[in-house]
Amino acid sequence: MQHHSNPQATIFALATPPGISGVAVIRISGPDAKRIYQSMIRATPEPRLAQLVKLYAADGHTVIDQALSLYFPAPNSFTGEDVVELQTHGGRAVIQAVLSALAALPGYRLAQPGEFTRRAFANEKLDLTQVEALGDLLHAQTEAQRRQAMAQLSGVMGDQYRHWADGLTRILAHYEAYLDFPDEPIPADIESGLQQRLAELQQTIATHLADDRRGEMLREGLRIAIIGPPNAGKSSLLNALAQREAAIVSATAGTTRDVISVDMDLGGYPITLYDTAGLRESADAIEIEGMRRAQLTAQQADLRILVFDATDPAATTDALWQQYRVEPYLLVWNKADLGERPKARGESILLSTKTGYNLDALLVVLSGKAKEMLGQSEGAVITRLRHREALRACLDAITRSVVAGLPELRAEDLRLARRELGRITGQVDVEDLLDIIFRDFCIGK
Ligand SMILES: Nc1nc2c(ncn2[C@@H]2O[C@H](COP(=O)(O)OP(=O)(O)OP(=O)(O)O)[C@@H](O)[C@H]2O)c(=O)[nH]1
Ligand SMILES: [Mg+2]
Repeated sequence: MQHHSNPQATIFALATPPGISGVAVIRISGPDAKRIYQSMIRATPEPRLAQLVKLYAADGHTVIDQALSLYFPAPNSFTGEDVVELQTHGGRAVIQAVLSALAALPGYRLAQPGEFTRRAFANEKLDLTQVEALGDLLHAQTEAQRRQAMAQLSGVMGDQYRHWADGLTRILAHYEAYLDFPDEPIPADIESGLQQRLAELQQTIATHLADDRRGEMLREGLRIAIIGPPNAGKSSLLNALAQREAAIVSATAGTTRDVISVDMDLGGYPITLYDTAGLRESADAIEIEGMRRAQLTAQQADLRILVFDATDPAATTDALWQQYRVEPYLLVWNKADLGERPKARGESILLSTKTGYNLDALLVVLSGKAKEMLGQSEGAVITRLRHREALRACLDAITRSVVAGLPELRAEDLRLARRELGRITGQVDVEDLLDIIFRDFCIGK
């Protein structure tokens, strides 16, 4: 596979973050990677063994640093090319000197963002779902995100879709065989067998798609909007959950205007909490804009926490209640320290952000919800819209094929269905996608 960069160049980059650290890793990949053992290192490379070496500057006698070198001969390396990894001391001057010395070597140039991974993909070390998983793993903030990324990196997803594509290929082969002999119709028993297999695959893919977006939500974080009337204690609740004063709290109704968000790790699940403006009748233009944002946030959220003041008998005015009781939601009565709770409307939690009473109970319920909404089943999980769209297109093509009259049309739709699966794993038609996918990578990956 040809890319905009010259695949013949030997590329190098710092793989660890720049700055002061105990160790810095510098990665080199390409046909001339091994050559640094003659110039910079002056030792015989030992495949897959750590060697303690001196790194020499271009003048041939100045020692830049003492380092560990690792040599991975092609094709058994991350990129599939010859790879050398240097573990140098992690100081700015050391790193700079080593990078300068590498840049001076013939055929060497600094890697572009994501270029190591791109070469790994080009050399079929990783399929596209694994490339994406690698990006997800590096960005994983919580335990559940890490697990999901690791599962995808192991290749389960690619295996699943290749398996389905193989099934389509076998069915297609039957139709194609008969296409060559137009005078012979497909025997009815064979035809019904093929249709049966297609119906099964259709069902399997439909079930796979009906996942309530768990994988995508886990990757992006569960969005939880805190909404309710002014002064109910929404900002106080956000602060209590975040354990810091992220939002302004005051006795003045209508304090919060902008949407304030806080990222949290809830038992391994990533969530983003949004504090919003209290909802009420108002003539104030700024407050109205705040409420518009609050409503938008509430609509877009994956889960809503409705907060009401437990001492306010008119707390759940019907209009407010009807409008915001959008599933899924949790009902919270705040200010338990002040007195009675109004008649509960469905399941609810009575708490006090002031004393902390029952905050732990809310956290338990919230983590339960997060687990219920994001928790994974075994096997392949859809983690981004790109996968979902291709799967939908695949399913549509199979459905068209099932109702198509002519065998030629059936075959064509099956080819299209298979192609969509191939797009997910990167087997076909992905040149246009690569730039988008690798754009999120940084140099050294
Ligand atoms: N007694 C008591 N007071 C509380 C409790 N929670 C919040 N308050 C008080 O209620 C008032 C309003 O709190 P906020 O958190 O600003 O309420 P809000 O819902 O964000 O209000 P707006 O931003 O105006 O919509 C403040 O004076 C808080 O100190 C509580 O559990 N008990
Ligand atoms: Mg507020």
